[in-house]
Amino acid sequence: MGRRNGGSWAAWAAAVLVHWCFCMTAEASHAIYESLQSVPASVVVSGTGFHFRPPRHWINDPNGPMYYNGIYHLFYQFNPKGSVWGNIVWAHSVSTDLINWVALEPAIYPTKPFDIYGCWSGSATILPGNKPVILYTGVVDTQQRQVQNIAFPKNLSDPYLREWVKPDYNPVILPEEGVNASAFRDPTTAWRGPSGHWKILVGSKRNKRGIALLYRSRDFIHWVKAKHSLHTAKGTGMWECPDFYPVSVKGSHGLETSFYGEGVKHVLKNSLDVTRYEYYTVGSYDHVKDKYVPDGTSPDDNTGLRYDYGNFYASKTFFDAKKNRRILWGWANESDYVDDDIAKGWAGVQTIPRAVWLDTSGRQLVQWPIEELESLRGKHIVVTNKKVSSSGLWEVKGIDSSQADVEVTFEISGLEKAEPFDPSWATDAEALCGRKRADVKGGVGPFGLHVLASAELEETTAVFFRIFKAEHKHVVLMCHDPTRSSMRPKVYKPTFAGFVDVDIAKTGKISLRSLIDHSVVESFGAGGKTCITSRVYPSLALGKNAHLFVFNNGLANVKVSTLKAWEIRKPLMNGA
Ligand SMILES: *[C@@H]1O[C@H](CO)[C@@H](O)[C@H](O)[C@H]1NC(C)=O
Ligand SMILES: *[C@@H]1O[C@H](CO)[C@@H](O)[C@H](O)[C@H]1NC(C)=O
Ligand SMILES: *[C@H]1O[C@@H](CO)[C@H](O)[C@@H](O)[C@@H]1NC(C)=O
Repeated sequence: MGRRNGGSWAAWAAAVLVHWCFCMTAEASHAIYESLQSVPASVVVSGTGFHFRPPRHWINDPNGPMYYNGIYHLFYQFNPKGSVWGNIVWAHSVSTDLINWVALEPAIYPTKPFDIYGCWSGSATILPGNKPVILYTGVVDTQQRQVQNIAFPKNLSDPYLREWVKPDYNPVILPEEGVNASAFRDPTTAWRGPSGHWKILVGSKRNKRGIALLYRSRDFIHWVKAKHSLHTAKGTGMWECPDFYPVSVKGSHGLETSFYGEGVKHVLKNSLDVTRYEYYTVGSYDHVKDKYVPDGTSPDDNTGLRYDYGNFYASKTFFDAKKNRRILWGWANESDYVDDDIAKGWAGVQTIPRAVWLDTSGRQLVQWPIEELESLRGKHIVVTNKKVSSSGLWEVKGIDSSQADVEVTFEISGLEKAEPFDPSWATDAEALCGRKRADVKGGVGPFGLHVLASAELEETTAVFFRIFKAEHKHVVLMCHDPTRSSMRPKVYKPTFAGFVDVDIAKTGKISLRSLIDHSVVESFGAGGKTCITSRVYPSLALGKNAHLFVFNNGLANVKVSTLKAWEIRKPLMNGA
């Protein structure tokens, strides 16, 4: 895009933007409670132990995660004035281990015509010469029309990069003709092609088609829209927070975002504004033609693969040069009532950072909580070789399981009793889990854990597997069933589920890890092949009254070959 001269930015932008004004009313991505947007927290009720959040107020998307000169940075969408979405700025925290966090002053906040109605999501890129830069979405008017802006650290010698400068030549990208200005946001981390051009994606839509617009730049300041989008998919609606990066075909190490060569696949993830879920594809990227073609091993639509089949949105990865891995952050929103959020003074957490890599099958990704989390493990217990017979239930005693890390491996005694699998279930694990919940008896399974459970199981969040017999193979379903997680009326308690791509007839066993943190349950099935996060709000199973059980509600016996459970200490968490 050429530089502009003369005239105020506002007048110029108005002239450009008027082109697409079909009197759009911006879609509410977040419920809008205007009268509550600036109601500060009066009392702050502590709620979580080791999940990332500030002490008070609303948070959403993780933004611009990066590693720079020995420090990890996480920025995030934040309302400095209240516990509902609104007044959005880029809050900023720093860490040396991704576990203990110190909050700094917000890094980017509305001050200029190019972001006066909001500083929305974006990404960081480390330029040659070790210079970090941020691209973010600025909102320019009440119709929420969007532009992309750039910001630089004010002082590269400040180890925490506290202050960021937004040059006056912003915005660096405007929605040109044919792009819906109210659906134009969330620039990715840039990657560099063989011609030396930098490239980024910006999320958009046309009618119901989700679009990842592609932009190129030589100098990172002047950006030109490519004729072709990197990718689109019909029927998926607005694509938010696109993420595009290389993964190694072999091994679990991560690759720098510009890495290209033999033995590399690419991943494209988008967050779907309409369904509030995400999906990704694994595919091939040609960096000369700038073409991305999904492998076709998973659907390229709403039913596609997800990082997490639960409460997990607006995710973003970054390459961690310190440990040579790619790390994924996602936002798990509050799922109780707005009144509760205002009363407790905060809303939203980021999930535990996860290392992410390509599975040996090449068909999907695998995720695992970063190893640094283990530094918080305290008192623990171990159970080995313990049978869980049909309708069996036993309690895991000896630790406070309201803030815990549990790893368990189940051995299956046989698959003869597996329930038949109806092929029509294959595209909707969640609906299947909704019908076959933890208390619905099965053949092989449901078996798993009751977490955040009250002593008499009036309250429980069930985390479990259920195995079916399909025509030529067995199908493993992993499920979170929080339908009994809270005695409180009318709390949002959706069941969440995904299938697990394992050959259970061959392995005869399956592992489960659950991170339990008062109102957050993050589970990793089969070593991180299928992940599910839930927010739950027990009223009895609080603190020392939270119990942990192993259960089996199937006909076939199963055995716990090992179960390890640790209490998790509270890290430094932004003063929360
Ligand atoms: C542009 O996007 C906005 C926000 O999603 C939507 O309300 C509007 O209908 C879209 N306009 C057109 C012309 O598609
Ligand atoms: C930049 O940061 C360094 C380290 O904190 C500090 O010593 C220096 O005074 C800062 N420079 C300016 C111009 O603020
Ligand atoms: C999180 O909150 C629940 C309950 O209010 C909504 O149903 C979800 O749509 C919402 N998730 C996101 C990503 O906004």
